[in-house]
Amino acid sequence: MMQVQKTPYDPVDQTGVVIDELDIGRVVTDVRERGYAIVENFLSAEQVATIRDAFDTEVPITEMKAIGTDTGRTLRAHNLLAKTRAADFVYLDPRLRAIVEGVIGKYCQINIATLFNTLPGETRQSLHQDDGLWPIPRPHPPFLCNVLFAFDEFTCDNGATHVVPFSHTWTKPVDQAIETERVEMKPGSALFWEGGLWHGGGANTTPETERMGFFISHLVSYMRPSDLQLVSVPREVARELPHKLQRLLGYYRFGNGVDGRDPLDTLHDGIVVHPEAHPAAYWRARD
Ligand SMILES: O=C(O)CCC(=O)C(=O)O
Ligand SMILES: [Fe+2]
Repeated sequence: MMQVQKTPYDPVDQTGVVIDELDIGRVVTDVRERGYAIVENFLSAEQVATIRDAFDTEVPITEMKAIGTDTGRTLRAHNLLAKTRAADFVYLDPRLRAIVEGVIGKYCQINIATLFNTLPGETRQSLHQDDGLWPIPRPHPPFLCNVLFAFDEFTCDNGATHVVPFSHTWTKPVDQAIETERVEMKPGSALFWEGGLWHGGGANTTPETERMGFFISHLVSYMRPSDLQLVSVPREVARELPHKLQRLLGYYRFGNGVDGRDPLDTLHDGIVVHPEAHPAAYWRARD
């Protein structure tokens, strides 16, 4: 699929791009055309175990119900970037970065980073669009790109995600009874989807099998994220992070920046530590 890049904010053409044997172009095409793509074995068993262990020991669970259910049988921990460094390599993974950039463009930020555990007894979540939070008329260009990593095996019995293929371009709400595909995944596999895709977690009808997943959502840089990373991650934590992760938290220049300065410079007490910066506008396109 050839795309003509018109502005720095347009999706990056990843046709033919292969990273660590993953055909990024194919994944991006699936997400853009079908609304989602599954990448098997994105994380190794060891990586899943490491992150999971950190989550078990470092990350306090926030009591937040899953949207669209009222059972309280899904545990969630939001604001992961403030709570653990164990998953930093995932946000920065070149394959993940390339896929997200192919879907919503190079200039984006982390919208949400959540750990969730769907417990036995959780009911089916309503079908919804994650980009429905922003009241933008449809159809609209993709502005949200999400990924969900399976930490447990996702099966139809423990609530594997329901998706409605191709629905990301539809302009009318779907019938909740519409036929869906189920996304069954082994631990370490990843489901990428475009924010407009109708989807929802399934019911966990097992007696004791949990379904834990790690969710990362990305939003274009010119819109306000749902979980405001700039406020959520303390500055003393943000200051120590890799440059790219700082950008992904929202420390990039947009419009007037901070009194005309790159926000990242203010994080570093006014010292310009990186010659390149996140672009705010076409005439200042920088990384
Ligand atoms: O539980 C899942 O598989 C998906 C959850 C989801 O879509 C959401 O909470 O927005
Ligand atoms: Fe969702």
